[in-house]
Amino acid sequence: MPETFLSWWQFNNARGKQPDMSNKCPPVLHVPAAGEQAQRLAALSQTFISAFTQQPQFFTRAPGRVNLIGEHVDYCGYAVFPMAVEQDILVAVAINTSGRLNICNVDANFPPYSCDINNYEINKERPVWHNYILSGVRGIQDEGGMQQPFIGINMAVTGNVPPSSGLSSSSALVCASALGMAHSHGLSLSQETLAEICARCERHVGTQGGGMDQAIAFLATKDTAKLIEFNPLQATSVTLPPGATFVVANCLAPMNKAANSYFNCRVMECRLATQVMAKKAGLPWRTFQKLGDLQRALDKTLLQMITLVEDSFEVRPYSKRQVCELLNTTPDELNQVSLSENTRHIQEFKLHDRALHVFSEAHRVWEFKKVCVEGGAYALHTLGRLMQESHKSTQLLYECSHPKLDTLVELSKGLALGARLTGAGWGGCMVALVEEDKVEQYKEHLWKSYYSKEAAAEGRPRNTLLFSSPPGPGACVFVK
Ligand code: ADP
Ligand code: NG1
Ligand code: MG
Repeated sequence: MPETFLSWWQFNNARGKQPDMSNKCPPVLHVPAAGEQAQRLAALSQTFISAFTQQPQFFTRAPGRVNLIGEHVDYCGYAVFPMAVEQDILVAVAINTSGRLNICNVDANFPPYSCDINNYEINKERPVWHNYILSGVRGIQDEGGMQQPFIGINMAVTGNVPPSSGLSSSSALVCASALGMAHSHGLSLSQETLAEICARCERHVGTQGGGMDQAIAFLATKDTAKLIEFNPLQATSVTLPPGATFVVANCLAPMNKAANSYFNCRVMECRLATQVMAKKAGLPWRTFQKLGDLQRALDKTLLQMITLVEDSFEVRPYSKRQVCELLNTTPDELNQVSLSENTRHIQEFKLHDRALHVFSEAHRVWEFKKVCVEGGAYALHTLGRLMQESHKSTQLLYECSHPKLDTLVELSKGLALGARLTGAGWGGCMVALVEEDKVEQYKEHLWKSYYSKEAAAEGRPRNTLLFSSPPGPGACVFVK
């Protein structure tokens, strides 16, 4: 029987994967003596000392990531395939005796903030940067097994993950802050526990994300990408075929996910598709949230789920009233059971297209991993094709691309083996698979054909907009 027809469970187990679960805590390393990281930490220390008139006691670091394939499937319970990039968020930390959480940033665009560490609100309505820090701190307060009252903390931040660009600057900030809170209170939490706490607590900013970004931030290891599975969280190192370089290109249209309901709308469309299909199958629909859980309950393969989507839905959008009719419920109950606060106003849901994207993308992730493991003469070309298909699916079925991203993907054809948007989309970055000996030529081509025409690129160093990063390590603590 071909692998693709095995059930979800058989399929996973048949791969004989050996997840590298360590239950290790994030490493505590010495502050590097020289290099760019050392300079950034020195500048961060200066900002900290000026703001708080004390020395930082330690630093935390959490990386951004590039997702190679598996977009908008983590919150449906499906595996993803990211690697950590070199760019990161660094946080300088020291406890204080004032009982306050004081926050500042090296970058003056992010204003300082202060609150009572034992009594603060996270206002989802306002997409402010300090919400990510408050969320990380709140995660440890709620789930780290600590007792009130909490000791006051001073934190200073610096980051070079391009914000709002799909490389997960938000989760790097949440994870570095949570690690700072945990370490300052002497808590030894494993990388897995921290990843799970941070996946939950980042939702305080208002986005209903999966757990990919926080998982790779803590579980990344140098030189390998990771296949990340959820429930239970497992990260498996996967060596990429030789000769492959992943190039990241920023389309220069930022997209702040907490500032609107685009992201949550997709999460809710997937939830509604799950619930409608569960109802049709005679299952208690109110208890189903994720397409992956429905697949498990129905014991079907991903390809069978694709057929089920075709049988269950028309391609057209469904009005809220029609969804209520299918579920035999009222708009009030739908608001309570299925929708987040910032999606209750939405009147139309594309159930067919969103579910079709998720099942086909989840399938591509396993195909991608299989090609990496098995190799072969056409491995790189197959990976490129899967990335190309993934982009089409996010563009046409999930409608989360951006014309500028599509332009970059189009310009990549010929020199790259495949290219796709990475992260949530609606702007931000794309990732392209390029043969090693073509990387410089490819970058030059994008520089001339895209960036030279973009006003927003003027004066910005090329390597901040267009770069290849070897897979980097996960979060750590630095001490002097
Ligand atoms: P991303 O795709 O980068 O994760 P998000 O929209 O999820 O994008 O999060 C971006 C937000 O994260 C920014 O609007 C800002 O509030 C916060 N952020 C990112 N980098 C920094 C930084 N260096 N300093 C302060 N806040 C940051
Ligand atoms: P970005 O674009 O980095 O904020 C978001 C989600 C991920 C995942 C991707 C799409 C959060 C914190 N991150 O990433 O969980 O769903 O989009 O694959 O919500
Ligand atoms: Mg984010």
